[in-house]
Amino acid sequence: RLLERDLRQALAEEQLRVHYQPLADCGGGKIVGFEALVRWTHPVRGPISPVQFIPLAEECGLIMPLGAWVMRRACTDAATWPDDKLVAVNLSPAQFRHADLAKEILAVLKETGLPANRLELEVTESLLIDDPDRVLATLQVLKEAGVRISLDDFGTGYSSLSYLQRFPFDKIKIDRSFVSQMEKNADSMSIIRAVIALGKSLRIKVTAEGVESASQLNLLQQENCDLVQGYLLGKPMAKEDLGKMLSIAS
Ligand code: G
Ligand code: G
Ligand code: MN
Ligand code: NA
Repeated sequence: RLLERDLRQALAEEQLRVHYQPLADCGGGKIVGFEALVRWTHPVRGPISPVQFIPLAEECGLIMPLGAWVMRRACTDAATWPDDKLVAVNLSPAQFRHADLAKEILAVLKETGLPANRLELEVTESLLIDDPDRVLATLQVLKEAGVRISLDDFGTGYSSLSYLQRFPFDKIKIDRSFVSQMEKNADSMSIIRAVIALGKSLRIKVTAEGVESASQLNLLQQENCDLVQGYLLGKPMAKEDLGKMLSIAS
């Protein structure tokens, strides 16, 4: 069992890293930015997935310091990239329970010098259920400052189309489960096509996640998807390994 003490130590002893996965323009392949993904290498147990330690951090009250650490790291790194590259940072619903979230994020932008329009926040549908008025207020403060908001894992939670009307999303990310099935399952393809059409009519950009093959990319290009992400374009990597990606077609 993962221990709270280990995670506290990880934060204090810099066992955490942030890796970056490219986000690319679907049609032209240009890299438009990177998603920040936290990584933990436990000194004894080795690599531990955020799928395990993010929920632990939420339970034991470490999600705020952990989230703040990731945000500061990601914005510091992104400030060194060409100014047409954005960074996307995942936020857990638990972070929105703290009244100061927007203020803290804006303080990190100020401190690191990253322009607000180069930061994108990835939130999931589960966030929108709990206390939508409060979440909306926080997102609006950030949005007014110029930060972009992206709806992650779209289609897997309790999707409601009214969310798209009510919340100020700039992007929808179609969950990778639909992309992985798109060639085998006609319904997955139909859902992808419908989300792309919905995005076009609402002027919300659509990203397809989990693109692993050239044939998937081809289909998404035929459907005029806006953006793609996945192992085909690049796996999450350490910032030291981004060099080539940062100079491609910038
Ligand atoms: O990168 P990987 O597939 O291991 O990520 C697994 C899950 O962990 C994904 O759902 C991703 O959104 C989430 N995750 C990765 N980094 C962060 C982070 O910094 N904060 C939060 N809240 N979730 C993250
Ligand atoms: O929930 P979220 O979309 O934030 O999750 C991002 C996670 O998806 C990361 O942990 C990343 O490692 C994983 N991922 C990214 N691209 C691919 C892909 O092409 N295939 C698979 N199987 N996982 C991917
Ligand atoms: Mn994400
Ligand atoms: Na996702």
